Amino acid sequence: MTTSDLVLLAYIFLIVPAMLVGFVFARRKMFEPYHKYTMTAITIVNWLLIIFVMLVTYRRDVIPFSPEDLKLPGILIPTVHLIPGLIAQLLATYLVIRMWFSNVIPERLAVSNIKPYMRATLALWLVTAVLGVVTWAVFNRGFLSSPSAAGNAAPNVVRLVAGNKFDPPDLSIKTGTTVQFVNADTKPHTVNADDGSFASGPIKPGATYTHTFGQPGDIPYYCDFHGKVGHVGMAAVIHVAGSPVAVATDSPTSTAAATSVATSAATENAAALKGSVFSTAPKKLLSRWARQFISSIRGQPNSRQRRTMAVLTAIKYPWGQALIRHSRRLELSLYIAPIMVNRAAKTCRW
Ligand SMILES: [Cu+2]
Repeated sequence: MTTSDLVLLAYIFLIVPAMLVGFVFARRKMFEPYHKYTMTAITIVNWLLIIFVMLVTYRRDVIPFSPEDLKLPGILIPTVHLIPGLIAQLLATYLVIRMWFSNVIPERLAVSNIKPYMRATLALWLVTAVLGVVTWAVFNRGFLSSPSAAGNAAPNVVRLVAGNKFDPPDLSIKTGTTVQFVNADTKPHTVNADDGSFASGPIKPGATYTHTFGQPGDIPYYCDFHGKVGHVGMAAVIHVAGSPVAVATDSPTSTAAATSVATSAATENAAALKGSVFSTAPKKLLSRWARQFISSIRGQPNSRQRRTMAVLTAIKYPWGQALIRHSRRLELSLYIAPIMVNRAAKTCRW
């Protein structure tokens, strides 16, 4: 039972039913305290799960590959889940704040008829819940992964599968054997030896990386995105038996797809630079905004921030540079704001 399994069960058996109960309370005009407390609890629990579970996974598994690999199910589905989810959650947060601070909110910020907003929140929450189940299935059950790669169980083949696992986790071969690592998942993975003797770079779904093992011994390896040296997370081992065999200089053969990912994603900066410095054709404004937004939560300055930095450096304006650097930390505070509001509400006994 992984964390994501627990989150799924919590939504199916607790949170979504609570949303429906909250809706019934509202229909029966049982606002104070039933509807108010139900909705507040759901909204807070949602924020906690979003910040500490979903955002963590999204940052690790999706953001490094978007928007370049947006067509992969493992990148697309969670992004599609995020959009209604974030809108619903912001709406819900507004409604909750309104319920607790109805006397304090200035007239112009309070919408007169609140019913459509309440209904929209519930509808978006339910849509998000369904997309959440799909996201869980894609991430943990190999849903929407390419069937050809998924059904392959040939000898000397290690499959990179959903749930961030190597299958089999433990493979025994003879020296001189070439092992094929096939990505049968919906998102990119890597194959890196613990001792650094080989590193595949990102392997896209459906792509293959091969490595020939010349020296006997146990070769532990891991995925650079989901594991670590020392059999942590997404990691496995290959047992190589026999006498040493001369192997051609380690020039890992990979499919065209894998090579192109390796070059495009090898340096994270490349993606950010591509959008600004090296762009020749004018790109659609929306996609540029998306890129800038993504690079800003990635923790790298976007092109606008980089240009400003260059100007500030040129005119020797150090505190201006510091301001730009901290502006990305300010963006982070957007995630923390709802927690602070809740704490304030509790302290002041509203
Ligand atoms: Cu991985």
